[in-house]
Amino acid sequence: ARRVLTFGEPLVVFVPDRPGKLHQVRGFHAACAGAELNTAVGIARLEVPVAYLAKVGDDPFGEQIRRALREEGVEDRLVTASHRFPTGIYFKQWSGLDGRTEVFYYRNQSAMAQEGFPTELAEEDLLAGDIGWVHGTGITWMIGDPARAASDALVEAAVRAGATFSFDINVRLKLAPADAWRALLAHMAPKSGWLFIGDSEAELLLGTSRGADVWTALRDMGFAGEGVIVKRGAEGAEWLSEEGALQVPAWPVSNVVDAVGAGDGFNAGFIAGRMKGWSVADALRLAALVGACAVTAEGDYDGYPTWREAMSYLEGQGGVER
Ligand code: KDG
Repeated sequence: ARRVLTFGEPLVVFVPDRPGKLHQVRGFHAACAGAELNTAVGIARLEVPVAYLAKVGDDPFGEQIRRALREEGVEDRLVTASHRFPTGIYFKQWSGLDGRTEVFYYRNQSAMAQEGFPTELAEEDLLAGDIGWVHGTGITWMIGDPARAASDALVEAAVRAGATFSFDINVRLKLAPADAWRALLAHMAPKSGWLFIGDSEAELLLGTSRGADVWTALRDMGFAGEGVIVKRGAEGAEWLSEEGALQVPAWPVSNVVDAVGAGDGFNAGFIAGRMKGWSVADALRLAALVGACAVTAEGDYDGYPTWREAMSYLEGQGGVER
């Protein structure tokens, strides 16, 4: 079967057991995270075969990540371990009047930031026609030069092999300043088949989040793929293409717990829908559903639905063709 491949840095996240400044928090629990790992988990839960390419440390957190991947049914054959550098970690903090989520990274010295990741096995799978879709995010280009070089090589191999390549810019200003993200968007636009961008990211990098203007700006950067998806959080999403724009409403959520991981889940729903042969519009409805489920739970991917759960929601909504 044709599989999906996602690649990026896995992290163990320490989630406080109560809101407040981290220096006052005493208890945490550890969970697995990383944008592209989240997306792989979301795709696996929707019962589409998916492999994940990454580097971890030869340490207990690397082991935790492998176990989580296996438990979720994500193929971990392409995850290698460094014997010199550790698995990256980060902490979440909920503070301020609105309980805003802030993250603190401890990843500069991580295995993947320092050493990148080997692409040979993934390139073999691509050449064998085994992988139909490759997904990455801007984070992997911003954690260090070795990871950037490996990411560029992998994308080139994916495009050469005729796989669909989707890219989410996934801006993290704690990793690099806006200028660097703008340059990365210009670097990736011509290579991307599908491009995901958040409305506030579009504002920051392109000076606009208006659909038609985003489309023009990305075309000017050389985008020639199938479409651009602008993610607007609680306002839904918009699909931009040569033919114009299509709006997709957000799924209503009554109980927002933690929005981190919603965008990764959205991408998972979209990719899984397309891999199942669904229309772009139907895949976007699945994407919006996974994104909405994500915000109802605390972990990055805890809220992502299984295929059965997703289908029961979608059928309740008037149905999707199967
Ligand atoms: O999208 C969720 C990610 O932000 C989180 O899991 C950590 O990958 C991460 C990052 O680099 O911010």
